[in-house]
Amino acid sequence: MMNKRNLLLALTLMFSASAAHALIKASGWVEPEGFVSPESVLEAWDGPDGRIYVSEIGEFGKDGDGKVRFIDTEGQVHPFADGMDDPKGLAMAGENLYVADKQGVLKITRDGKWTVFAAAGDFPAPLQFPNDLEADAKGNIYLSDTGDLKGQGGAIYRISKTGKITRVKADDTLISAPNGLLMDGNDGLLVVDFVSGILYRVQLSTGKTTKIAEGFGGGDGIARGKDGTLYVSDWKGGKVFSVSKKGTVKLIKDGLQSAADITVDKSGWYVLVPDMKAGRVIYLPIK
Ligand SMILES: [Ca+2]
Ligand SMILES: [Ca+2]
Repeated sequence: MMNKRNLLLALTLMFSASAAHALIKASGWVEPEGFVSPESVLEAWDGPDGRIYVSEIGEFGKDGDGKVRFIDTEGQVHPFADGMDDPKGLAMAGENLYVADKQGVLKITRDGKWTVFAAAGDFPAPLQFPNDLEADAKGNIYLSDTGDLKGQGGAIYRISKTGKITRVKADDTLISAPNGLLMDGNDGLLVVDFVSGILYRVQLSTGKTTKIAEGFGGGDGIARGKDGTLYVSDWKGGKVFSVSKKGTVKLIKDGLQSAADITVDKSGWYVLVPDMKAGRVIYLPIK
């Protein structure tokens, strides 16, 4: 049976945007809103539930009001885990969901209970702005610290399955404010810089840093479609871009208030975009 999310896509592809909008309304689909500073979205855990998890910062700098909720396939929003500070990037590693927060990297089990996995005080340098998370095939977790958001103090860390924290080698003269992270093969990490808006590839074994594409403003999230196309969001400009395998950059969405950390859903049909300042999650059809 077609759920409302896929009905939304089918209608958008069949009709003009405005006609589709009227039909979407008639079908009962409501694009989820009412989030308080949503930062990251992820379709965590395999399985038929189709849940989209959303981290919400709440008030910036206020502790205890951050949370993770999920959207079901009907567009309804449900509580999941709360009591965090300013939760941002989400990643799955093994059986658990991880979230970057002020206290460090938190591990959330499927029942919504969380514990501190890598404490902020255990990092080689004090964490300033723990931002995105990514996991590799071995279960290591990568955390970007965007520093002072102006180009000072940024770093990328690797946290092993056993919790050992090391700094990832990269060319710091190029990457000054790392934000979005995405694995690229076993030895590559894509990084988008929040200050320069440049997308880099870091070779993990050597630290060799190569420019892939540029023009992403306040670069935030990176995601990959099923055909290998990359998607990059620009938080400051409220935009989402695609990057072809040949490196051609195309604007695919603008007019958002602040496009934060994106994902491609498991159907491969949508880029899901948390519009942080608008408090909404946008379903952007890409198929
Ligand atoms: Ca908060
Ligand atoms: Ca981010």
